[in-house]
Amino acid sequence: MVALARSPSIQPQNNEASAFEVDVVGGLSASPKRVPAKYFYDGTGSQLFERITEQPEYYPTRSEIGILRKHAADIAKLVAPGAALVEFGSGSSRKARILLRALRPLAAYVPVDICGEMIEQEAAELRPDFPGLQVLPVTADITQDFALPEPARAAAVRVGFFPGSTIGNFEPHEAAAFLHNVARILGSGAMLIVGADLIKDIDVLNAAYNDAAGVTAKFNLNLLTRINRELRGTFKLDTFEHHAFYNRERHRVEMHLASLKRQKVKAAGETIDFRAGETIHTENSYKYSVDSLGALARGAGWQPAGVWTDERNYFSIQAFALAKPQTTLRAGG
Ligand code: AVJ
Repeated sequence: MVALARSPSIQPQNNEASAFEVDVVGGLSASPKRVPAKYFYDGTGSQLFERITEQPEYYPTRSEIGILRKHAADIAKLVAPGAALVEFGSGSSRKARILLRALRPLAAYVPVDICGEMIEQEAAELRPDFPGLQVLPVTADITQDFALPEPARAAAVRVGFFPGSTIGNFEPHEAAAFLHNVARILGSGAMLIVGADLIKDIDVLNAAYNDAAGVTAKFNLNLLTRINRELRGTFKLDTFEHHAFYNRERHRVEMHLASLKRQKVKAAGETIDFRAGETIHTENSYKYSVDSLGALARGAGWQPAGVWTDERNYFSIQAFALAKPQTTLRAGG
């Protein structure tokens, strides 16, 4: 690849708008304004997310890791030897490591993530710790179609791993579509292990997305830095503020970036008007109950096969098995 010398006004010759550009232009001209949460995860955003997981208020990662450590042997029983483990939106492979240690020989471990930088590095760190395991990272947007590497397709069975309550970043109908898609990608006999954050006390939820050290605020605002850098944006970060709150009616934490004043901002050649207090909706983090996630998964063809939670009932890990395809009945005419 040839590195292009960049100045703010010289962009690579590329007439095709990137998906990021299309989504930002579309989202900022919509009302209310929004940008999909997946665009948080550039290199800096992925690092900031890792720092969020270390904040005392942000319980999900610690709760999930606790459940995985405690129940790894039980969870591993659901994974047949020779299976390929496919992790969706893996980011850091910290959680997969716990499972990998408990699992019988696997055909392959396939971490799939939108941040290529992150998973290539994680894969390099994982290989020496699991000699004999094929680690085959795939850089892809998990909401789009992508191909599994051959060794994963050739494996006896494929097991999906979707930790971190990333499923909560989808709208419920998108989560259903995703679960359908995962069933198709993994194929017959598949299992799916999903980590989902649970509905709980509102103060606990609000604190988790408003950490005192301000790391979540930085993570949210980094989206504007990314737009400035990649789409020739003119956002002034000190004129926007992080807002996060639990929306009880919709069982979700919402994150927004609120404009502190009336202003015009440019991005990707467009001018965007903000009223004072107007927000860009940057993330929904849906919270489920064991039953509500189970119902969603059933609707997508998955049968509940196990549930594990922590002592406080803050977080759940749920296993599902792909229902056997129905025997085709001869059509009556
Ligand atoms: C990526 C789904 C784990 O919704 O909690 C953390 C991202 N956003 N703090 C979540 C996030 C703000 C996160 N997950």
